[in-house]
Parts: sequence; structure tokens; C-alpha cells
Amino acid sequence: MGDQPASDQNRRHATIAIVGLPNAGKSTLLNALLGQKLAATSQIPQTTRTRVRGVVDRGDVQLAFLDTPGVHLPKHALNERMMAHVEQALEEADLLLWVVDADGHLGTGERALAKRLRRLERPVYLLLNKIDLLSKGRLLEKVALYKDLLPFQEIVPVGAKTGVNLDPLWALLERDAAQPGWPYGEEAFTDQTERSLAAEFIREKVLRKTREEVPHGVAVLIERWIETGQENFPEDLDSTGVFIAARILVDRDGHRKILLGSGGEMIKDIRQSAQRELKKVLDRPVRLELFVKVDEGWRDRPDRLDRLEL
Ligand SMILES: Nc1nc2c(ncn2[C@@H]2O[C@H](COP(=O)(O)OP(=O)(O)O)[C@@H](O)[C@H]2O)c(=O)[nH]1
Ligand SMILES: [Mg+2]
Repeated sequence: MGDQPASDQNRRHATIAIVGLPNAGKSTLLNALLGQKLAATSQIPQTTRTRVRGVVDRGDVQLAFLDTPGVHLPKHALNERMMAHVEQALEEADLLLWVVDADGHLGTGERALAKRLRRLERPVYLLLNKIDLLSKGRLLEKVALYKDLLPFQEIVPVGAKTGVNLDPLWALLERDAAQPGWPYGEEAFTDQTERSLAAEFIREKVLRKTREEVPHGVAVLIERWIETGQENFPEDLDSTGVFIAARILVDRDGHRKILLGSGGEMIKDIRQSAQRELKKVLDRPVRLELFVKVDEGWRDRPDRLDRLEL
């Protein structure tokens, strides 16, 4: 394009997919790279359900990161859609970051993923994450164990949670971003809407507070989003604020009871911490209302999945 300003001619970009097994730390890494929280994270596998895109400009280089759900065997229609998100990200990416929990164990899931990545024939970085949890010696053993699975472009030990070793990673990514131009505007940061971010962070609070029993059967639907001047905007809410009403869908009545907790303590706690986080993320006052509703088998109902944009 001949009419581009001279300063734009050096501009390069790359689309980078972050892939791996559940709980490796992919979403934590995305948040660390962006320097801002965009993706929900928790100890519960399958916290991430869709692709989340975050864009960072560094000098002449624009990097678009795609966070993906952890690779696992589908048990519900929901999981099949989650794996379709992974496939789309793999197809779209110029470069792949395979995140592994270096403190974990190299198993069949990882070998299967290695095979899939090999077929793609794209550059793959192996990121050995959670290095805070292991000694230098064990880290070296892990490198030896993984290095022959694929012809990795790079092997980088990192600590996503503590931000360790991200500078060398940035330098490599900037070096390897080879596509001409910048596909995203300079102000671009994410393709997530405020509504989907709100729903994700409410769901994250549910996962973090309820643990084992409930997580995989939970979805969050934003029912109302009311700005100042609109009908039913609360009179006592600051005019820069937003009123959000969200419905938490659960798979069965037992889960609804757990979510409510005795005397409604649990849902109150979830509401308060979600409201606090949303204030930070949206950078303005937030009033949040939550409702819990049983919707049996929603994970296998395509109409529900569509409505939830999953
Ligand atoms: N100790 C330690 N924990 C981490 C690190 N990175 C992520 N985690 C934790 O691993 C869990 C899974 O992280 P998450 O980003 O949700 O994993 P994902 O499923 O791959 O997206 C969370 O509890 C994180 O806090 C790390 O560098 N060190
Ligand atoms: Mg995740």
C-alpha cells in the first residue's frame, strides 16, 4: 500500500494462540502479558469456554493473543464447542504458545496435543509455566522430557502468576512477528464486550467460591444492563454508574441450593466480590443483582449455548 505513512512501513504483527491442557495457566499468562485482567482464571479446569482476544502494541509490533479453553475430551455439546474454539484459534494463529504446568506430569493429553501441533506446521514455543513451584534441577528434567515432542522454535520457562521471565518472551515474540502491517486499530485492546467480560467475571467468582460441586454446570447470562437516563436506572446510583442484573444458570436444584448457601450467605458473597471486580474492570460504579435459576441440561442444548454465545 503505497500511500501508507513512512512510519507505518516497519509495522509488523502476529496472531498468537495460547494453547494447552486445562489449568496450565493460559488465562493467567494472557492477563500477565496484557497487564490487565481480561480472562477469568481459577483452579477449576475449563474456566475458559471461548476464545478471548487481547491486543498489545509494542514499538513497531502488534501482537494479538488468543486465549483458548484447555484441550480435553468433549462430554457435552458445550465441550464440543469449546474444542471448536481451540481449532479455530489454531487455524488463525501465526505462532503458538503451548503452556504446560511444569509442576505437572507429561501425559497422554499432552502427547495428543503435541501430535496436533506438529501437523499444523507453525512455529511453537513451549512455555514451561509455574516455575515458582519447582527447583532448577527439576526444571531441566522437564525441558529434557518435552524437548523432543516437537521441533520447538523456543523453550521458555515462565511464571505467569508472578510475571517471571516475561521480558525474554516479549523479545522473542517481537522478533518472530512477521506479518506486514497492523490489522487492529491503535486503540484496540480486546474483542470482548463489556457484557461478556461482566458475565465471565461473575462466573469466575462462582467457580472460586463454590469449588468441586458446581462449576461445570454454571453459566451466566446478563439480563439487564442499564445506563443513566435509561428506564429503571436506580435513582440512588451515581450517574456515571451502571446497573447490571445477571442470571446464573445451574444444572440442577442441588447446585442452586449450594449457590444460595445457608441464609443466602454464599450468593451474597459472590455478588459482593463480583461487584467489586466489575467496578475495577469497567472503571466506574456498578450495582449488581444476581438471580439463580435451574436450567437442567443447558450444556447440551444448542439454543441455550447460542444465547450464551458459547
Ligand atoms: N504457582 C503458580 N500458579 C499458577 C501460575 N500460573 C497460573 N497459576 C495457577 O494455575 C491455575 C490455573 O490457571 P488458569 O490461568 O485459569 O489456567 P488455564 O486453565 O490454563 O487458563 C490458577 O489457580 C492460577 O492461579 C504460576 O506461574 N505459578
Ligand atoms: Mg483459561
